Amino acid sequence: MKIYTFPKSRSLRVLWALEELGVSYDTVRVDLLNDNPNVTSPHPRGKVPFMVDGNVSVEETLAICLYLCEKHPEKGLYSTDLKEKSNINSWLSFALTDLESPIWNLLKQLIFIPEEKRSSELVNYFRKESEKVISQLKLDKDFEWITGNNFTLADIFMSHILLWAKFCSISISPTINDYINRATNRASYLKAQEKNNQ
Ligand SMILES: N[C@@H](CCC(=O)N[C@@H](CS)C(=O)NCC(=O)O)C(=O)O
Repeated sequence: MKIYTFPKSRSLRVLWALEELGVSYDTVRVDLLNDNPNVTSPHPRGKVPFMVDGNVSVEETLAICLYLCEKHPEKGLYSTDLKEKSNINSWLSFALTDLESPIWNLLKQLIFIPEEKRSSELVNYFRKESEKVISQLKLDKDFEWITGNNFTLADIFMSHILLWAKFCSISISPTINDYINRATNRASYLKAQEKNNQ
């Protein structure tokens, strides 16, 4: 299995899922920010992550992760129980819409646009929207992970997006900070990060 990657990008989420599942894989680092790239992604719009598994090719981070989880249901990263699965799906949907949208827009402003060209209005707007959604986020104190005491795919997406928020210096509660630290201290995260940054 081959995963097209780029350091500090969403491909980390796919590698993290693979590490959690204990599946072996190869990575191909794409020249994403290069005008004359030597290595490109087969993704229809040249993006990462992209997965090739035999005769199956998948684009979109969530679709790749779901493919991997459903290929290895015994690992329990994505429940097969309808009720549990709907809870995981709710968190995945929240993560990729309400939560990721303002944070990703803020991150793009802060990372890709030089300070002198940045719109302070846009930065302030996305920062406020990010702070609002994070302040509304209630984690259950009795749960180790987002849906209970089992680490699931929802934790990969939630904690990685919250980590982006931290990079943007958005204020987060000690509970959320502890949650991010718990997730990113996992051996699977550390291994995935190392491979994603190669
Ligand atoms: N919706 C896609 C977004 C993928 C995406 O935008 N990836 C970024 C890296 S995190 C990328 O490849 N950017 C390069 C580009 O847009 O040309 C997904 O979730 O996989």
